[in-house]
Amino acid sequence: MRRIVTAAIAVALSLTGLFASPALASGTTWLVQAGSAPAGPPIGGGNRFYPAAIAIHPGDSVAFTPIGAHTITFNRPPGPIFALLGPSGGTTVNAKTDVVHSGLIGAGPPPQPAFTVSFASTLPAGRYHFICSLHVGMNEDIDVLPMSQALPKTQAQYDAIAQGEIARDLDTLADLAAKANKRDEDGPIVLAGAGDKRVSNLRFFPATITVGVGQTVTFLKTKDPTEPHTVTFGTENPDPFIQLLPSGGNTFPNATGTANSGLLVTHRQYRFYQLAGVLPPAVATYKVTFTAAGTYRYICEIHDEIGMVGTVVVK
Ligand SMILES: [Cu+2]
Repeated sequence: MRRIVTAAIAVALSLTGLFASPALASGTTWLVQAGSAPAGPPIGGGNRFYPAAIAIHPGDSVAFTPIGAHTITFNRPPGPIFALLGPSGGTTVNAKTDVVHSGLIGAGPPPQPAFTVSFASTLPAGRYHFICSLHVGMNEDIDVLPMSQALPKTQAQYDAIAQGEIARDLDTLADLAAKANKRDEDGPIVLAGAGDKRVSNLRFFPATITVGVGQTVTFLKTKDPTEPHTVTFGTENPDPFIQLLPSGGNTFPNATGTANSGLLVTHRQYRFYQLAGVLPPAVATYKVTFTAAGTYRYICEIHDEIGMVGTVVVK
């Protein structure tokens, strides 16, 4: 998981040039951006499609350009999210029941190639609902209109809508990070990610916390609804699935050398990822009691390579 999701959000693409004039196949190729990220070092971004809805004709295509790790999925195949990292079902929608699933895209140094979905010229008119399998609520409605009906908007108009939505989301992203840094709680609390339904800061807040020997730090994933995280002290298991299982208990340092929350997700994410019977029930909070003075580095095993790491100083 770690390796795959990794470089993913390591994205600082200028939007300029992203919405170039559409190439013509049999029909028009429409452009949609999957995800958004601020310029500069990767810190997270928007987990939405931009724009979130478009209208096209049968025979047209939609090219989804990924900014960060996402999937482009029509009729999600059943099974846990881990089974969906590869593509399935091809790239053409010939019927409302077809599966089109990109697998994981956008996970690598930018720019990453677009995933283009073709809509058959014989396709019935109607709404075709696409999702990102990684991010709850990341949806794209594609309305296929009959050829007899004029399309309501041009690509330039969609680009303007997209740019507005991206600007708003990136403002929110920065706001939420600022607020997460300014919290003032009674006890030692660390936020594992800070976001809302649309955006996520892939960081711990605060990145460094100081406590006394015997104190307990509470790590909360509850303020970041669209991303999963872990809180992992000590040795990281090399197996990406084992990384998602809790281990080592709730004290550190301890005899096992590890204190790992396992996958932290909301109940909604747990259902969305179809994890029942695969992972223990959904948990979004992890408590660790520190038993000795020292400086303890920890990571989110999913997002550490883009800087989601923290430190607990115990005095
Ligand atoms: Cu996504």
